[in-house]
Amino acid sequence: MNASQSSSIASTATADTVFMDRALELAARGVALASPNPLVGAVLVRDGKIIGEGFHTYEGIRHAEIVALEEAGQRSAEGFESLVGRAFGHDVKAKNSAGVLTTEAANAHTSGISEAARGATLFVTLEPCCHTGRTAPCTKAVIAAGVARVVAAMEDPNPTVAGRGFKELRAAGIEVVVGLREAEARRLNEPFARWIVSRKPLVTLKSALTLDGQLVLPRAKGRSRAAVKNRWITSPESRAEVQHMRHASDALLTGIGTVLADDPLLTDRTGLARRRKLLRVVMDSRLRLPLRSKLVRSADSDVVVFTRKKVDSPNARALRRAGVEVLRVPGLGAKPGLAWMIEELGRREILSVLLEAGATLNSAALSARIVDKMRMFFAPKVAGFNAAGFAGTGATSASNGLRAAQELSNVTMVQFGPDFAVEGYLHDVYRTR
Ligand code: AOF
Ligand code: ZN
Repeated sequence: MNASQSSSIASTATADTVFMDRALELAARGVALASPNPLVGAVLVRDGKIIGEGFHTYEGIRHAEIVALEEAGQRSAEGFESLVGRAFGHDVKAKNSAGVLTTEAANAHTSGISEAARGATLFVTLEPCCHTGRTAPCTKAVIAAGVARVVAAMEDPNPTVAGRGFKELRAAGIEVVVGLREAEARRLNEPFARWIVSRKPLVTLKSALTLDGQLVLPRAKGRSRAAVKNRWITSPESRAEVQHMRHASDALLTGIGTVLADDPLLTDRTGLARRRKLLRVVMDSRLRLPLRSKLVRSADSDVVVFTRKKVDSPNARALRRAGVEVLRVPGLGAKPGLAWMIEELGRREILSVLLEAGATLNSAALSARIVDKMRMFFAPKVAGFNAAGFAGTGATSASNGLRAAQELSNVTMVQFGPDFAVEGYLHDVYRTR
């Protein structure tokens, strides 16, 4: 290989990365809009230029590739119309005197749509599907459009696709490259990957702590700015990030202890659009959720309480009248049926759960092994006392199944203002068995 060959390969690789990054950016626009489908972005490129782009939203139904192909068709049709307009010296849409599109123009239109992507490269963050769901297979459309090359970031974890899409494209003579920006694409679709294989949501435990592992600070007295600022453990930057985590989640989960102590609202306050309301879930064995809590007062078909109490108890009836759904966790024993609850959320097409709780539920969730991922925000503050630690005290070890410390993998750390967010995995989300 000579120097110019190797540099042209290198520049193709760089260009590919730039287009895939754009596709990833587009895919992320589907956050809170695509679930229970995956986040997918697509970019069509011909002669080094983007001729069409798209991303998937559930309401939009069309898959990202189709949106990009259609955009390419439209752009070229517009190009055709302006050409016609220039040739005739006015801005005609090639209509006859009755205002009907002439046959020639209509034909040029259609061929413009189908020809626009001929020989193009499709950059897509997920393997194009090859099945008929709410839409026809993307593979068929990509082949019919004459796309010459497909660069995909990752295989579709959906067992009905899982590599078959790539096979179909290759069988049609399309060059297929898989794995560019794979880590980024996989990260984007962790909830989908977990749910489409197991029908269970991805559970992320989030916590905001002092350096000495406390969830609360000594109460600052007064209304001075310092006292108000001191109410929060973590910085505004961390709290904004938590809002984004909520925005990207289908459900929030907390325990009754947190509701009684903090009276939280547990909403997505990013102001960004979402297709479904963020489901607010409370684990409340004895059904102590107060009717006057902010959670109940703001309930609007988006609050569910899981309890051990009978659903026809007076408390349950009062909560239901207030618009709260009350579900009884089946089974015996004092332990909350966390595993059952997670399965129930999965049945409701909840792909991701953000666990924001106190010591009791943190411990219970860890010992029930429902936590897939952790994100701990550490603020550079020291409480200096041991009143409200991250996890429960007392009956640890054998009685709750926590015989050994659980080790996180793929640990990373990001700074938000003065705080450090440590993130890691307890389960391999992409494990298929
Ligand atoms: C793609 N591009 O943009 C998306 C894909 O019910 P449907 O027809 O919407 O199909 C949903 C499945 O299709 C979903 O589980 C996943 O496997 C794939 N999603 N595929 O080629 C897209 N959103
Ligand atoms: Zn598709």
